[in-house]
Amino acid sequence: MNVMEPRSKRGNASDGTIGGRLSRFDGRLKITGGATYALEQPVARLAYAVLVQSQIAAGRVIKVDAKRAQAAPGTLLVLAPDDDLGLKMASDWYGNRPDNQPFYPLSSTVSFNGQAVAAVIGETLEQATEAARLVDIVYEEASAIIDFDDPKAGDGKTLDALAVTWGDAQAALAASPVRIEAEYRTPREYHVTIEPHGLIAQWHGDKLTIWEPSQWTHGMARTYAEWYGLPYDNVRIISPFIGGGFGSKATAYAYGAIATAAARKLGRPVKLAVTRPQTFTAYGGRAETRQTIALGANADGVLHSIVHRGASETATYADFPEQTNAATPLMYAVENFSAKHRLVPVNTVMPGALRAPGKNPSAFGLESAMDELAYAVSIDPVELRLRNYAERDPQSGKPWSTRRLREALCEGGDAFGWSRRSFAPRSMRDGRQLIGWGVACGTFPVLRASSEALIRILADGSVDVVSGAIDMGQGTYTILAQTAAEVLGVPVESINVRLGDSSLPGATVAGGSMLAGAITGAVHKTASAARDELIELALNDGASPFRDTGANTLTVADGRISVPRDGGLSISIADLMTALGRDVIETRRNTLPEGEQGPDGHTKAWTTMGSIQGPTAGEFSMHSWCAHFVEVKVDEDFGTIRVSRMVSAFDCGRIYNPKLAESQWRGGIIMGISQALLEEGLVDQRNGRVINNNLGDYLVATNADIPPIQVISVGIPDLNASVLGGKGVGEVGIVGVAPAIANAVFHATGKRVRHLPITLDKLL
Ligand code: MCN
Ligand code: MOS
Repeated sequence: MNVMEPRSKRGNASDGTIGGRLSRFDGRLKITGGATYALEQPVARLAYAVLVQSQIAAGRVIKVDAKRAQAAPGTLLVLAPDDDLGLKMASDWYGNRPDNQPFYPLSSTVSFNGQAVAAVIGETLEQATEAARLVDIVYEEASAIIDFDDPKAGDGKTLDALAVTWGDAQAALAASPVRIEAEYRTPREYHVTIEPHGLIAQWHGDKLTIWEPSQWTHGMARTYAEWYGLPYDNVRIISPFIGGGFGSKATAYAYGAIATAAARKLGRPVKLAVTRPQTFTAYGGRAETRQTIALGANADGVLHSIVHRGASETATYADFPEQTNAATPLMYAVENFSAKHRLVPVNTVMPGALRAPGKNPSAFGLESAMDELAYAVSIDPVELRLRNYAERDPQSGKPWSTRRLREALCEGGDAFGWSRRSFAPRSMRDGRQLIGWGVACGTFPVLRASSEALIRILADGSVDVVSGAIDMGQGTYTILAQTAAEVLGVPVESINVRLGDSSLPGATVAGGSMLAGAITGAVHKTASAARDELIELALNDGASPFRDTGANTLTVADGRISVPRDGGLSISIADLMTALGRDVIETRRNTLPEGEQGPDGHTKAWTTMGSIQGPTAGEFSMHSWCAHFVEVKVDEDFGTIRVSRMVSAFDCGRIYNPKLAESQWRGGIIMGISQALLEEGLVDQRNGRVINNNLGDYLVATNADIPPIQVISVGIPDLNASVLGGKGVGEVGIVGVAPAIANAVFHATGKRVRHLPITLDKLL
């Protein structure tokens, strides 16, 4: 597969190295219909699976009457709860696996409304859909906890591992001359990727091929292999193009087990397309959170204490913490600190990771609270943040590898015109529009992982770059071509990148904003080895034209290999390959540490999260940083809120492709605007059903909601963070946007909204 655009569409070749502003190679294919998505894969003899989801929030399925469904035209198979599909539980993300436990993807125990309880497989989608409607299910209902404000939900449980403490926060708070305390809340939120979920599953004997959009082909292949007790290599996940994931496509879900099991039972390929409404419960979105933050400070705004207590909802059957204190211990210098997070089980699907999990709601609380403190002590909110600037990581005590948050605040503020802000709420207006200016900061950790790559230099001088890593729109194809082009000294036009297939070399998850750093590192290492091999052959092979030049070193640039002196021999790589009589020079390398080069090391690194290094694993504390500046206009009569202007400054280290990184930042910011003003999963209090489970009712920002957004990079290369000096880009953009908007709304109106989304009713 060649995902490259014609030369004419890509600007000049000098852009083709790291740091160049190339457009995404897959962009044209995606918008012209040239990209084949998983569910569009043409596969002969497809049968169609349709999920039946529970209509109660808690209880048991006591009877499934499939007679009517079975008699309907085209029905091939009905799967009911507790049918033994022969599956075993798979490992968790870290590779821990329960011993020999059966796995029932359809369970008679109902833990949430919308849980898959049956499935119908038919000759056509229409027939399966109709037959699914005819499955009669009898439930025994139990009392359910619909949301985490229900008194029955209780306080849940404290997660000790997430507690952070130093100094004596309660005493220091009590002794502080200025104290503020408030509760902040965020609702359930959903990924709503434009490409919904699903898969096509096909068996050949005990080999399983799956076309499924995936943020992590290797990790998901492992799960499927473990469910079926197959060797890892028997499962192949193919996912070259993905229409957005935002955290929701990194795991195999129950519907994947259902489709693959049905395909095995029927002996023919099965397609299962999760419908848009079903996506709201086929996997979890961002959990609802609440948090109380108390800040103790001097009259001059210097912090003495932070006391933070937060909670997030989780499922009754599994835990996923949306950690409200994920950002709190990192942002400001403070001598006394205490944070705890609780999990409250309710009858929901297990929540999941959604762009910047934890950091996002955490920053909403802390950065709103800092604005409240700024007003309590009458100090400009930017100035307050600078007064409390953390010169090293207050939690680990380690020095920052790089932290250009001061520069982000200063340069972002300058670009925005912050110095022209008048401090008092309701002091700026444009006719009937109240104007508010707000600021907030964000952060996301640098996670490091190993990956692997394969490079082929071909006879015509073109180069294949091959990895099982994925591109869901972030730009992986493009930055890998740039990395290989730079190292190999070939024009980016002659590079073909192939991704998105678990049978290709191993890669970490496109999650935690770590893929770009990991996989550019692997491609850089592999390309360097390929280049060395090419030069070695050119110098030493008997058939090489360079043998007679007496050169002991050669350079490679613009697709040519040359003796580095004026008038020295210079030939194209293609001509050298012909002279050498070689069809291909192939190199495969990984970035695993020495001690982990064996098969176990590979399995752990590519198929689990067990080898991932956190931000303080080494001597430094490593994170991306940002500062957002927002202008809102609030209509004084109607209370409507528009974001009219934004400037955001980022420290993400070195940027591999500024055009793509800027697009990532803007994408995150747009999701943040959406979160601040629109997004809110609404649950029917009678039965736990997600009411607004479609794109008509679950509101997300559209073009008309989005103002001009200026983004600025203030980063410098951070070589502790990654081989090329970049830090993560994909998630940090959303962090801090919602509080910046809430702070701007306070400045405009004098009204502090502490519960997202900031809808006009909350301004009354
Ligand atoms: N980049 C760069 N310079 C850097 C780091 C990154 O230019 N120093 C650019 C590159 O174009 C790279 C991209 O930013 O491809 C993202 O890199 P990185 O921050 O490493 O993130 P990942 O590749 O691991 O991608 C995952 C990340 C996450 S976790 C979510 S959630 C998210 C995101 O990316 N989901 C996305 N961005 C998304 N973008 C799109 N279009 N769709 C999604 O679902
Ligand atoms: Mo991103 S939520 O880590 O896939």
